[in-house]
Amino acid sequence: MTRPTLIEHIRTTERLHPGATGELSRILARLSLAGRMIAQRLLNAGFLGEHGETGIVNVQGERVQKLDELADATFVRVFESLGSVCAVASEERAKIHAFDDDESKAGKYCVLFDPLDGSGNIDINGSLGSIFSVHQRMDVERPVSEADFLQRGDAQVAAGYILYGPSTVFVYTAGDDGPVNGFTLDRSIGEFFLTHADIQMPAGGGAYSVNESNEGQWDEKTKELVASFRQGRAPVGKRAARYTGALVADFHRTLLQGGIFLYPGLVDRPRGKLRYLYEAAPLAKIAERAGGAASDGSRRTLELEPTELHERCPLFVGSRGDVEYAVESLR
Ligand code: P6P
Repeated sequence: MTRPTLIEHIRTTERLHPGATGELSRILARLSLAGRMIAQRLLNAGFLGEHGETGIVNVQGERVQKLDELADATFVRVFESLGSVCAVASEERAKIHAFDDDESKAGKYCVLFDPLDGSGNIDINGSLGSIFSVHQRMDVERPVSEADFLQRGDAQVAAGYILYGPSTVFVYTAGDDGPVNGFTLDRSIGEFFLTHADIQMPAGGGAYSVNESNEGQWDEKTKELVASFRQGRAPVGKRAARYTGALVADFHRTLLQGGIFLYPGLVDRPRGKLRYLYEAAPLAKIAERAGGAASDGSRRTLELEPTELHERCPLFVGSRGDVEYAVESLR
């Protein structure tokens, strides 16, 4: 039996929504195109001298890798000519990037992305990811502005990621109540095929995933929470510790096997490291749609109200019971 391709699946889902115009479907198709293009660049980067740094420091204060720039340019390029997307926001760009053709100016969608997450793994051939979030702009009658991007996670019309690992996997959810589906890339023909239908995050079990070298920067309750995982005193008991340094890879493992990923606030950085709009919010949407949960340690991640494009938030995401245990422990 031939599995449905991503495009066939998107079209089938679209037909379930009578009012659908097909615009969101085409945005998802373009996101998968960007994923295929980036996956190919990653495959050959070593031969093409595309590893290493550009010498630029981005708005996050991070050293930009050549592939960060290439991935960012790829995502911008696939939306330039679409028409339904009025502007994009990227981890690599201080400000939003609005498209200036007349059709795009009237476009009703805004797309946010972390074009290449975990780029510290590039030179060591580790897993990497791209994370995306799609919102409808607030008011199509006035020019798009940053305010159109500053929306709660639960307003996302689509969210997902592309994991560049031994295989390339495209995972997304759309609408308020859409399922989470995963598609694996057949490189030989450049098609994504459905391989993970209606993903449900297992309850309990799985690993706990945190950078324990930050322990000296946590508050006492966070230290005790992580110690309870490490020492097997948490409700689910003894479990493996797994941490790749790439959010998408650590999240994907948590999504499929259960457990919890946490990036808590730090004493000198109470909002932690991860960005709300294009890292925590899209993954929180995926987690909840798969039966899991996501919190900043006290509030539901999808209900946070962003005030800045690159604002950060602590993230506790995974099996619902684990996240609830973490929130209760931090109270
Ligand atoms: P640390 C990568 O830079 C990233 O943004 C995420 O992909 C990852 O989860 C996190 O930072 C790793 O941060 O401080 O543990 O190296």
